[in-house]
Parts: sequence; C-alpha cells; structure tokens
Amino acid sequence: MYTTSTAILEALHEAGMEYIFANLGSDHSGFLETIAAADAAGERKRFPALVTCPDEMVALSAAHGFALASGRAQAVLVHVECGTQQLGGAIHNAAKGRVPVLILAGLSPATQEGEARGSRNEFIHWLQDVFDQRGIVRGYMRYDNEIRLGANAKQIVNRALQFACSEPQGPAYLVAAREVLEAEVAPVAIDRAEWPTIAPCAVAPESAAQIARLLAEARRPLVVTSYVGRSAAAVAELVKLCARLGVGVLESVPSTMNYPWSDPLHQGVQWNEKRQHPALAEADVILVVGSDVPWIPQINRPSATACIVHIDIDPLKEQMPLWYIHAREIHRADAALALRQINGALDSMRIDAAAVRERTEHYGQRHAEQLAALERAERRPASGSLSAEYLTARVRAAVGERAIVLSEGVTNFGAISSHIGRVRPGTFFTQGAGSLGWNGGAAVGVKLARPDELVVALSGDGCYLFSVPATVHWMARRYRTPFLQIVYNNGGWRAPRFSALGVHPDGHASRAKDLAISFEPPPDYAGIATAAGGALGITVKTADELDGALERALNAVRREGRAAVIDAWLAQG
Ligand SMILES: Cc1ncc(C[n+]2csc(CCOP(=O)(O)OP(=O)(O)O)c2C)c(N)n1
Ligand SMILES: [Mg+2]
Repeated sequence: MYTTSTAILEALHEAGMEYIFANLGSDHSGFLETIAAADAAGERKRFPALVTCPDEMVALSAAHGFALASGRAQAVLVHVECGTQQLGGAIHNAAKGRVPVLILAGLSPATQEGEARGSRNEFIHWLQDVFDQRGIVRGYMRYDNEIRLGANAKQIVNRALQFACSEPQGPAYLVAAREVLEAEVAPVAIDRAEWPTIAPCAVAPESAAQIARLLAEARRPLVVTSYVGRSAAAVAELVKLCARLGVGVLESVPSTMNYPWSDPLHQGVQWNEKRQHPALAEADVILVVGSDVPWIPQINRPSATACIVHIDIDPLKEQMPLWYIHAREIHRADAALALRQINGALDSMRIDAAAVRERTEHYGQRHAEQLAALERAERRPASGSLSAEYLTARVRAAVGERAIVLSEGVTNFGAISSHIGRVRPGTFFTQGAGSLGWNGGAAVGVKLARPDELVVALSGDGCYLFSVPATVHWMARRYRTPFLQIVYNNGGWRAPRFSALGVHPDGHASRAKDLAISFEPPPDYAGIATAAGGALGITVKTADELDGALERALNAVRREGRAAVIDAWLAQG
C-alpha cells in the first residue's frame, strides 16, 4: 500500500533525513501504518526513524540542535492544533534563530460518516477541528501550506524544504487531513537534484573592493558580529581579513563561535551590560556582518561619525517591525562569500603595512587588558562559594576545545560567553532568540547529530525548569545521547529583577524583598534528571567541590554513556 503518508516519509528520506522528532496522535495513523509495514518487510531504512519526544517543545528544540550541529534541515511531527500549540516558544527560537526545520501536523478528519478511510471515529476529532490551524504559527514560518492531495505531496514537501533551507533559513509548516494522509496514491518519483536551495548571494564586485578599501584605510576598523560562525568558512575568511588589516572583532550577543577568543584582535563580548564598549566608541569604520543586535543604542553605540557597512543574509530584518542601525551601505549577501570577495579584493590593493601594525598593536594591547580582567574575574572566590565566572572557567578547562557548548545562561550570558573560551567554529551555540527552555532538547539533538563529540549544556535554573527536564533526560537515556548539563543555580529568575531595575533603578522594586522570582525552597534539579533518565546528579555548593564533580560527571558521560547534571549553587548577588 502506497499512501500520501508513504510519499511524505519517502520525500523526507530522499532529502537526507535520518530522524523525525515526533509526538504522535490520531492524525498519524497513516504514518504509523506505513512505517510498521516497512519494518515488517525488513525495510526499516526506507524511511527516517521516529524519535519519541514526550513533549513537542523538546522535539522542536532537539531538531533545532540537530540542524545547528549538522547543517541539515530536520523534521518534526506533531498532533493537529494541540501539538502545534505545544511547540510553544520553540517556534519562536527556530524562526528568530533562522533554523531549517519542517514541521508536519495532521488536521482533524474532514469527514464524519466514513466517506473515506481515516474519517472521524474518536470524540476528539470534533474538538480538534479549528478554523485556522496554520494561523497558529503563520507569523513565524517561512512557508506554510496544506497538502490536499497525495499526488503532489512530495513536491509540496520539497517546496517547503526549499523555503526552510534557503537563506534566510527558518521553519516551514505543512498540514494534511487524516483522510488525505490515508489515501492510496500512485508512487511519485521526483529528482532531488531539481529541488536545490537558493545559491548563496554575493556582494557586487565593485562593492567588495569598496568595503576592502574602507577597512584598509580606516584608523580603527571594527567588525561587529553575532552569528558569522553559522559557517566555519565565514570564520576562516573573517580571521584572514582581520589579520591582514588589523581589524578588531567585537562579538555582540554571540549565538555561534565567531572568532577565536585567544586571538589578539578579539575585543570581547557585549551582552546587556550597562557599559559603553571602548572599541565600538572608537571605531571609524564598522562592518556589521551577521548580527541581529549589533549594539543597544541606549547603552552602547558607535560614534556619530562612524561609517557603518552592513552585510547580512537578512539585512532588512524582515521579521522585525523596528530595525535600523544607521548603516550607509547595506548588502544582502552570504557572509562567507562576501568576506572571501573582500579578501580577494585586497589581493590587488596596496596595504599600508605600518598602519596595519599600529592597529594590530592597539587591538592586541586592549585584548591583553581584557584577558587580564577575565583572569581576575574567574579567580576562585575568597568566600569559597561559586561565581559564574569561576564555574565557567573550570568548565572550560574540563571540557576541552572540541566540546560543543550550548548556552542558555540568561543573566550569566555575558559571563559564559566571555569565559567559555571557544576557539573552533561550531563549538558554541545559543538559540539565537529569546524563548527559554531550549538547551536540554537542543543538547539531545546535537548529540544525536554528533555522537563522537562531548556536548555540554549550560543552563540557568529557570531555563532548566522551562526545558521540561524529565522529558529531556528520558530521551537522553532512550536515545543514548549523554551530555553534561550544568545548572547555574542562582535561586530562581534573576533577569526580571534586572529588567525592572533597568527601568526603575531607584523604585520600589529595587527595595522589594519579594518580587515573585525566587525558587525557594529549591528543587532538586539533579534529582529530576536521575529519576527520569538515570543521569548522574551532583549538587555542588562550594568551589572546593567543583573540580571533583566535573571529573565524575565527565566520566559518567564519556565512559558510562549516561548524562550528568551538576546543580551548581552560585553565590547570590
Ligand atoms: C518562555 C519564556 N518565558 C518567560 C521569559 C521571560 N524571562 C526572561 S529571563 C527569565 C528568567 C530566567 O531564569 P534563569 O534561567 O534562572 O536565569 P537568571 O535570570 O536567573 O539568570 C524569564 C522568566 C522568556 N524569555 N521565555
Ligand atoms: Mg536563575
């Protein structure tokens, strides 16, 4: 039997997908029958394997992590409108983070008297029939559509994947009624070679030369980036460009590893800190490449005379109602390609070696001062308690440079990004967005994609609870995706207090004892993971206990193949 469900599963397999992150329901009878039939015939490999995800937000976060770590689009299967709603904030993360995922959902059956196979036979089919299921997620999708016929289901799947995988990447959403998914159709063969994604955009050749000249002739040229590291090739081109010209690099709210932190041209990381960054203030030519928020102008801004050039795959930020950075030039281009073009233009340009030396020394001096400040901040606190900086520095030393680190540290975002010290492209990710609870599911997805690498999730305590940890750790055991998770336990949500004080620095909130942000009495975070997935759980309350805990945790992950959660109690403040 070849049904629309068969065609869809075949299309996903042909697109190179090994897994479907699934949370199943009555709409999926066609998929389950097809997969079971293939299993019975010894043809399990004909289709991607279903990964059982007991929560949809975790499913989409795992697909998100897998896509980040592999560079390949992933599929998520959810149950009608309820499962779609339960994807929750993970939809925001996939959309804002520009992650290629295809989300499939059934629609409630369209008939009720047995007119076609799949017609309504459960009470819930009446309640799950809504007027605009696609409308739930439309504001976040690159594409959404309904598969109305099996005959062109494969074409629709491939069209959705073209949108998801072409830049700017993002999620796509497809629905189909149960009768459509159950309908027998003639097998459809398509040639995947005829469904490419859009080739990367370049900047105009004369613009590449112009940007090269601007940077070469500037007194203090600076690159500001957040996600140029989506591409390892872009990182390599950026390193080359900056070294040739003596250009500094400032990372603004980085969501990938963009530039080796140990390179003397690296000028640090800016998050929400209330400080003007000196490199940004001094720069006369600023190349913003791959950033959604290069600075927060109320706090930290370039000089009014700086010449700003903007290169991005999505330079208009088409999904953001308010967005501008006073750029004098804007280019829609792939970062790796554009940077390669600029490097190419430099080959035939006379470069003032003395100026390059002066700039390199200037930035090198700043870098050394910054490193010294980081070293001071990450010293073991005299009190014997844990600071976020000390904790992150010890994690850095313990996990090594190959480990893939996921960060959802919230008010410790700055401390984590500054002290985690990544040097290799592809070894650091955040969700690149703002809906919390991503890190656990993402860690499972990353580990599934890269089973040979150590995966480390750094999470706020609030984010840990948002992440549905029981589901995450059950999946980690079930799918043999052990990872190390560190909970930055600061007793609850610190961010809302920061936000309130940011607007009302001397108001009542600054003096209030109870802002409804504390998690008192504290949950046993490590115990949750142990109960759900047999993870090694360790609670660390002092600096002295930390190194031993990290050693035991890494041993569990690497040698015993089980996840480990360290609940690290930070000094309050
Ligand atoms: C899904 C979701 N709900 C609520 C928020 C608002 N919010 C931003 S930060 C934060 C607290 C996070 O707590 P935790 O992970 O402990 O980090 P901390 O603030 O303590 O650094 C909340 C609730 C959000 N961003 N996403
Ligand atoms: Mg917290």
